[in-house]
Amino acid sequence: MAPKPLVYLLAITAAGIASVSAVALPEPKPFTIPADVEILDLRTEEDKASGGIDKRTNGAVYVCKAIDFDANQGCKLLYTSFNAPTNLVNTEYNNVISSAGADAGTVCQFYDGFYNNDCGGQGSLYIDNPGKSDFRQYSWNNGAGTWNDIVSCIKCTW
Ligand SMILES: [Ca+2]
Repeated sequence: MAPKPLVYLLAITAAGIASVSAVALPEPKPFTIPADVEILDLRTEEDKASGGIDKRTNGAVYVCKAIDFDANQGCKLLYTSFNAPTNLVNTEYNNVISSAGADAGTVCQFYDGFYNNDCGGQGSLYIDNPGKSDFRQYSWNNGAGTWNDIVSCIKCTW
């Protein structure tokens, strides 16, 4: 786990890194979380017991069922616990996410499976801020498909 100062440094330089490493991919479109966004609290029971979400600023990731963060098609703000496998299988967001972005300072890995109480499957998709506005653009399993509509588990750190 990187110490916090490194995380902040990475957040500050994220735009520069993205322009180098994602040459063939579109620039992410920024998203705005609507003021009336619905929250889906998927934190661990332990974290839920320790405090309300109104006191948190980290660990939130905005997920949408459609590309381009189209709130008309359904988007929610997911709250996760630090580095915890956040299982989507029994939620309305299983196998539907097409765009997503995390809080500034939060980085997440999106996975296509949930097995043995952990995220798993064929690799993972990196999501930070401003995130990725079209999962169809990102190759899954060496080109066997894309990351569109297959995410079932999320892990975030900050
Ligand atoms: Ca979708």
